[in-house]
Amino acid sequence: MGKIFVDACFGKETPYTPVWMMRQAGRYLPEYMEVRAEAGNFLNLCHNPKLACEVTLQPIDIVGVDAAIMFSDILVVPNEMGMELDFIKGEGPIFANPIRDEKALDALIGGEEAANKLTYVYDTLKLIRAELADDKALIGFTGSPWTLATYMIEGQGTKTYNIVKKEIYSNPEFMHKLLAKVTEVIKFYLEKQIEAGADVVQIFDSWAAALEESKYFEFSWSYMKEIAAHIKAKYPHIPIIMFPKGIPAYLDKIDGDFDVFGVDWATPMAYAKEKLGDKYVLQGNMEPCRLYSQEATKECVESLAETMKDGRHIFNLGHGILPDVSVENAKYFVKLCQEVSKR
Ligand code: 1CP
Repeated sequence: MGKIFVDACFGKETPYTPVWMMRQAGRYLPEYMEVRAEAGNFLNLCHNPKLACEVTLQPIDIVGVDAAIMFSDILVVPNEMGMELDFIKGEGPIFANPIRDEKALDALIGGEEAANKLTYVYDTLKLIRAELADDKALIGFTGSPWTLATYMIEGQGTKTYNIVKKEIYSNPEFMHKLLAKVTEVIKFYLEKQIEAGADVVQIFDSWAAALEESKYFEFSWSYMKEIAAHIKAKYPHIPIIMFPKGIPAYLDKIDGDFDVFGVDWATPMAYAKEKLGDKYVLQGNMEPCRLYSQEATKECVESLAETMKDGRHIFNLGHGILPDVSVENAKYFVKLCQEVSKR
């Protein structure tokens, strides 16, 4: 399934370099807004496999990417561990009762029991795999334990990370206990996604840049590596993509048993290639705002194709697509990537 994309993830030769766009659904597609309105709200959409399947397939049909990323959100995991979650318009996700002490941590549902509550995700994946063309890959995903734990402790998005960092420096045992609990759930969660039809899995570490180097490797990367090693041991044929956002200065220390490293837009691709290109396939990394201009898009795609002309690359944006990007420009990006890499 999705052979070109999967082969590219393993660094095998492919007829062209595949392309997908990080976070494809969302407000840039009018068709998505229609389905979201039908669902009532964002979480209802995640909970409804039929509609979640529909919005997953929209960008495949409309913009022609080589892989579909299942429609869901990273925060369904803490939600099913027992935390009440709301997505507030204009404000983003909110957990009503953030985890602030051992008692709340111990009350969280853990392990396979929590993973078993995410049946709507597995049902969505099964529906997508049945409808998705054979030559397109299906990407499952999770947030990293650290990124999920920031939301679980802070209760919402944060600019300073002061509440979660207070735990890192003053109560590291508490932090490790929470991270270990989330890690166990994620291992089962990814296994079940693979069993339900995911061809590739990606771990998003969106808040990697919040941590200084030694703390990053202790509180985030070590858990991501543990998850990757667990999945690799059971499913060696499934490529794993790691995407820690915003840590170019730490690339020398990146290691582990995974296949693809997602390069964010602020890290020059030539620099990432020098540091990691021998060990991992690189994914990325156009600055998403370039999609506002076809000229700016072309300049970047040509430059990426030149830098990565030896292959071992997957075209992608260097972070999520923005809601006010024109569909026409998104299509232009995908077509151009596929063209330049066939030259
Ligand atoms: O309809 C809407 O307005 C909701 C917007 C939206 C969408 C489309 C949210 C709320 N989540 C999603 C889907 C989503 N989220 C996907 C599915 C792929 C797709 O877009 O089709 C994925 C992979 C995610 C992952 C995600 N959610 C991340 C990691 C990736 C990244 O962008 O760094 C994070 C940090 C989230 C949390 C989240 N969910 C939604 C919002 C607005 C946020 C970010 C809030 C914040 O900045 O704190």
